[in-house]
Amino acid sequence: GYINETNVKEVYLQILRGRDGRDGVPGRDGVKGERGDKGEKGETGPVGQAGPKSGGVVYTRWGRKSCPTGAELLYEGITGSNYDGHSGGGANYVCLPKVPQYMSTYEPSGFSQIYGTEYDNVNGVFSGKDNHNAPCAVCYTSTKSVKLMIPARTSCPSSWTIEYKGYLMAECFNKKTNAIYECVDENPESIDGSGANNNGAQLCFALSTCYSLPCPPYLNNRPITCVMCTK
Ligand SMILES: [Ca+2]
Ligand SMILES: [Ca+2]
Repeated sequence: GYINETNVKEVYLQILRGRDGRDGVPGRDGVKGERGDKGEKGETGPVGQAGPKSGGVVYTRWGRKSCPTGAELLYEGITGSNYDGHSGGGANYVCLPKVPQYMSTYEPSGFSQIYGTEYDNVNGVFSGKDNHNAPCAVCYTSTKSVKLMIPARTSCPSSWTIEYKGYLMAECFNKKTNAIYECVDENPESIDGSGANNNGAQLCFALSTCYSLPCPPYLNNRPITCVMCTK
């Protein structure tokens, strides 16, 4: 009950001070920290699975019935090409399988014709092979991925493999048709019983000349060599 000036001051001060801070709201988030140092590089992962196999090489060994060691024989065949008296037809030699498979029986009035192919004027190099017909072998090597036939060489670039070497041949110069140059094996074989002169298509040596070729090193009228290379 006793009120004096001191008591009144005390009550006022209590009101002015207010309550303690317990009722305040939590503070906001702090400022973001600086970025840490980059970690060390992890270990190399395991080697992935091998991708799909690519490549493998197919080539024709002209003049032979078998493939070189290391190559698989896909088929043995008969060299065929356009008749030397015709100017139409294909320019390439084809390695015809020994046993054909036909489909249509139709005989058109317009056509080209495939003939057998004889070695022509070759006895000086391929002894006794004149007029013999040329076999061929289609060869596959799965361990290689590219092939290259080099004319006028008997060796391959370093790290390449020689599949076979021989002579560059095509149709003879005085015939109506022409043909793509092919590399005929240096030791050609004959199709059995084919020694008669039946003509049709020919394989003649391609000779180097000194007309617009640099001589030497090229020589006039020499059979040009060739080599089949793979890698
Ligand atoms: Ca013949
Ligand atoms: Ca002939």
